[in-house]
Amino acid sequence: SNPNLQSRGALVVLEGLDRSGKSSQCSEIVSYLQSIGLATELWRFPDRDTAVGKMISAYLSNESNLDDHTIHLLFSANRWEKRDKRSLMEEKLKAGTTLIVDRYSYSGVAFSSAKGLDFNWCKVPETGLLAPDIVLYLDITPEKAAERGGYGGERYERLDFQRKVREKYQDLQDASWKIVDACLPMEEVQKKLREHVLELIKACQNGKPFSHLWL
Ligand code: Z5A
Ligand code: MG
Repeated sequence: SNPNLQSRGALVVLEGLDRSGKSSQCSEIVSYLQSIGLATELWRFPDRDTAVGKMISAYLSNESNLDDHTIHLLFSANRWEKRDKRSLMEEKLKAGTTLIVDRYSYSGVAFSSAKGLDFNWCKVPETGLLAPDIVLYLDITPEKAAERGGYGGERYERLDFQRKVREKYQDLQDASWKIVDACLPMEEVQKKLREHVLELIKACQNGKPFSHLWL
């Protein structure tokens, strides 16, 4: 093996419509990887604990109103603040920790452009963030997702809107995406996700280089 290649953790992102199963599958992957002795952390966006995250949270629960551009930039800022020196996304990965991330820039672009903002304008503030090594897209129709219940509370949980979001997600797909049928029984989704992630972790241990959005 090439001694210039540095072993590192993998940056794994789960994306998908509301109720596609991201949060359930993220915690499952994290416990699984930890159980086989791999250093792993669960991250999520929005991170509602930061100052910016609190503004986002108020907006999502309809406690505040913000211009569409403004909230878009806040979601983006919430990712940038997690890559600074203290929060160390890249440092964690270099130290060998795998990060399982519940939503990322793709949610940012898909949701804001589904509202009608220009697709390319939405991508710009994400430019330069670390690109995930893999995007595991949990594919489900808005109708099927709505059957899972729990729709209602937050701002974006409407069928017509979720249809638009799904189209925007399709426009964002690239070679790093793996599409997984989110309507399979949970254990089967789990199995597919584990296979993808284990293969990727091996590649990252062998020094897969970092890349950045949107190259
Ligand atoms: N947003 C944005 O606009 N811009 C951004 O940059 C970012 C986000 C990052 C809040 O996100 C909102 O922010 C979101 C996008 C926007 N818009 N909305 N609405 P959030 O991540 O906080 O949303 P959430 O409410 O926590 O998660 P979710 O997406 O709605 O759900 P999920 O995590 O994908 O699914 P789940 O909670 O794991 O599962 C849902 C239910 O389905 C649950 O009862 C499970 O038991 C069930 N389930 C899961 N898998 C299966 C299978 N395979 N079969 C049957 N049932 C299943
Ligand atoms: Mg969730």
